[in-house]
Amino acid sequence: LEMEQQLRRALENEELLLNYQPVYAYLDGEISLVSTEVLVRWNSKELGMVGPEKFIPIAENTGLIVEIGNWIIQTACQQGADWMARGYRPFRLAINISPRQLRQYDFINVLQGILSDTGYPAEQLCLEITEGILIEDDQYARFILNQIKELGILLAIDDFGTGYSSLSYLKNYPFDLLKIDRAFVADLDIDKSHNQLVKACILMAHGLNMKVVAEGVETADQLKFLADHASDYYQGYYLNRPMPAKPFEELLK
Ligand code: G
Ligand code: G
Ligand code: MN
Ligand code: NA
Repeated sequence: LEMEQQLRRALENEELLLNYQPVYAYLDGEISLVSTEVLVRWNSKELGMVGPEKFIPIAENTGLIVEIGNWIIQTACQQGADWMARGYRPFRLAINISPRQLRQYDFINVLQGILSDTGYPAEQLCLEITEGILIEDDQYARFILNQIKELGILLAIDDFGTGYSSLSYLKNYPFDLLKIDRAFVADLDIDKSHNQLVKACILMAHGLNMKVVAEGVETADQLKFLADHASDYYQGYYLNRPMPAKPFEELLK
């Protein structure tokens, strides 16, 4: 309860900040930046650094996620527009969206408002959705996801493989990208069955016209295995950790 009260004031106290983690393509031994995942951090005056795995669930349960989530989208798009204006080569922003945010009655208007307000191009924005929303309300999920697509925004299914969704029903939704959960990447070569799972996942995602992002790439061997099996994009500590805007900008130079 105390954390909830602190969280209510986090926005006005400017205690929330965004980190950025690069996502790369890897071709012929060369990496190139294609996107960056936006990850929120809470630097609380009273509680110190609080991780999103602690406060996002509270934000979701209290509904605060709507206000916080909108702030995250606005701030990230503003930052992205700023980087573009300063001439950095364009790359996508990938923003995590909670199920509760998708159920805002005016979510589409909010997105449109932010895009026109910041001038950030819809085609350079990707929303990462976890499987939860798909289980909860099929009809609504399909409706809202299609509306997001109509704005020109890309959609990724996040943490794929951890929930209940199967590749066969993904074809009913307009996802552009599939993010293989880092648990599978971490276990490559440790649990051999995961090698097969990851391979099958990549093949089927491609069969459904989705690009694949491998998350949680921590070693050269993992990167090699994934590249040998035609993963499209890579993200993880082996490449870069999430970082604040300033160091991320250094990397862009
Ligand atoms: O960045 P980190 O590994 O600490 O994130 C932990 C969890 O919090 C992940 O599941 C991640 O998707 C989630 N998360 C991080 N940033 C955001 C955000 O901006 N919005 C939402 N809804 N979830 C986030
Ligand atoms: O659930 P989601 O995929 O959005 O979570 C992203 C989270 O994964 C971020 O909090 C980020 O800090 C974390 N992360 C990113 N790369 C790695 C990695 O290589 N290893 C581990 N263990 N976590 C990672
Ligand atoms: Mn994510
Ligand atoms: Na994920």
